Amino acid sequence: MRETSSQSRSDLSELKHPALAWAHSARFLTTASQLNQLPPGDLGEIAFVGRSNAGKSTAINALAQRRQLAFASKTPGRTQHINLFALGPRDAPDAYLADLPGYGYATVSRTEKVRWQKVMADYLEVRRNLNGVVLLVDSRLGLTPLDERLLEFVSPRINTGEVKLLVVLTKADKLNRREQQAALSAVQEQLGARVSEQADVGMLLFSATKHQGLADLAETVHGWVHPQSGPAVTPATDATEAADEADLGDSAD
Ligand SMILES: Nc1nc2c(ncn2[C@@H]2O[C@H](COP(=O)(O)OP(=O)(O)O)[C@@H](O)[C@H]2O)c(=O)[nH]1
Ligand SMILES: [Mg+2]
Repeated sequence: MRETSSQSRSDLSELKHPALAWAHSARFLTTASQLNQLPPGDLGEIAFVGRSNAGKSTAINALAQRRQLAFASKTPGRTQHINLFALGPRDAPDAYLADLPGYGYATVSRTEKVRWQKVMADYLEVRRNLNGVVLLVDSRLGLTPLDERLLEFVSPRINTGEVKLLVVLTKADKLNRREQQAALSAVQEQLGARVSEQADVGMLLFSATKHQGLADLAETVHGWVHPQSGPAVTPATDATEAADEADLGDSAD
């Protein structure tokens, strides 16, 4: 298991970062309430999962350097849909990003919980073109039993190395350095107990407000879907400028 090192915000503005430029190409494609509504094919797919309020929408918006790419739901915890985004050149997308339903919202009924579980289990077990899972975890909470449950759905595929896992410890700006290290160690220990040697598992500290871990997140997911390519081709848009413009703190879901 790796801890992906963090780059500072100044690195983002100094470099024209190819993986961030690629992430900036993300655009909404479709919404699905059932697996059979998702596009078929073998374009690599990256799934974003996490508890409600973990910072998933904020992280997706930060990654894409867009204010409102991931929708803010008016009824938190009730969005049981999978939102799919396309990445890469407009006329030839080279990957999908899937925003999966958040979980753990307190007032959700038992029926809805059961439905959520079925959607998630089906997706994580069956979606053939899934390359990797980004699990967003509030750095102050760490992995909760619900996150562990979620991981159980996809563990068999993670343990063979077929699906990669990155645990993103969000809201790191709310912790001091010592607390950040403690959060990393705790998650590392929890994950270490459940992953095999073949598994490709990483974790990183992330802050949307400080752009901490942003370039590393982009690099990691870019690498998952472009395993043998060199550096990404920089699209026409300037990702670093967009990153500075984006207001990353105002999403809610
Ligand atoms: N300080 C801080 N707040 C964050 C960060 N990421 C998300 N938040 C806040 O946490 C709350 C939940 O974020 P949201 O992205 O809607 O979570 P989601 O339910 O997982 O999609 C919002 O009030 C965000 O502004 C972060 O990196 N730092
Ligand atoms: Mg959200």
